[in-house]
Amino acid sequence: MNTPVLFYGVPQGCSFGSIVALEWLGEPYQLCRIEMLEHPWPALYAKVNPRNLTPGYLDAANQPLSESAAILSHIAARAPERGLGFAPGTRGNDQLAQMLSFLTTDFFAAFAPLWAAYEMQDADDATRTVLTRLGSADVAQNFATLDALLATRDWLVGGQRTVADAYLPGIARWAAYHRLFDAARDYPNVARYLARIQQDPAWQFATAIERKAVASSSGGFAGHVTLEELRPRLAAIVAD
Ligand SMILES: N[C@@H](CCC(=O)N[C@@H](CS)C(=O)NCC(=O)O)C(=O)O
Repeated sequence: MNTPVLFYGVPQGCSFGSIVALEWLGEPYQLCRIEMLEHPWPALYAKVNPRNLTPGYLDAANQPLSESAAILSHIAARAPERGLGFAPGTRGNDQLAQMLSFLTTDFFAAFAPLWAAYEMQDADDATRTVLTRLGSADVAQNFATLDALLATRDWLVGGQRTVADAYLPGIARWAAYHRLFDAARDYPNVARYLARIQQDPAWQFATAIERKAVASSSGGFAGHVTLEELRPRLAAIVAD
């Protein structure tokens, strides 16, 4: 068996949540850093995810996995006793699947027009204005949904901290990046929830990792590994 590896992307990747989840899990894992702005990405990464997106994951049996929802579900299932997920067939498990789907599709995608406007520096003002308006309205609607939900609960699903709570902050921070609104004023329940998670050692660890600052793990972090160092493991992957 191998040490599982999470491939996380910087800057500000959605893989942030998978780092937090791995810290909460407390089992050994390694990290491999992908500089997302450095194109083209190393060809070796295609063995993990041929679509060249992060996060990617290599499990203990050396099988690759992509898509945040799948990786987070896998992490929760690695140690059910940690309570980051729910037993298959239970209401909690259905609700967690529903929440992860919402967060990784609707919520994630709401930011797409904003990122498009950001990347299309040579586009005309009208185009960028339309994209910005579309994205801002969609993000606001999703924040309103989450704010209503968090008015009556501390965690997103089932009264306990799950991998959905690990994922949300890594996406929600994009609203501040795009300076969309004053979250404390407009979405106080989301703001309170995020402020609480930001005190969590796992959130602080993931933030430090992204910034290349001194990072203190309260989980099973077993160090960074490079794609080159992983070459033998990547070469041994059998497509299924
Ligand atoms: N549906 C995928 C989306 C993955 C995704 O789009 N990742 C972004 C970072 S958040 C990425 O790798 N972008 C590549 C790039 O910017 O070149 C998931 O949930 O994991």
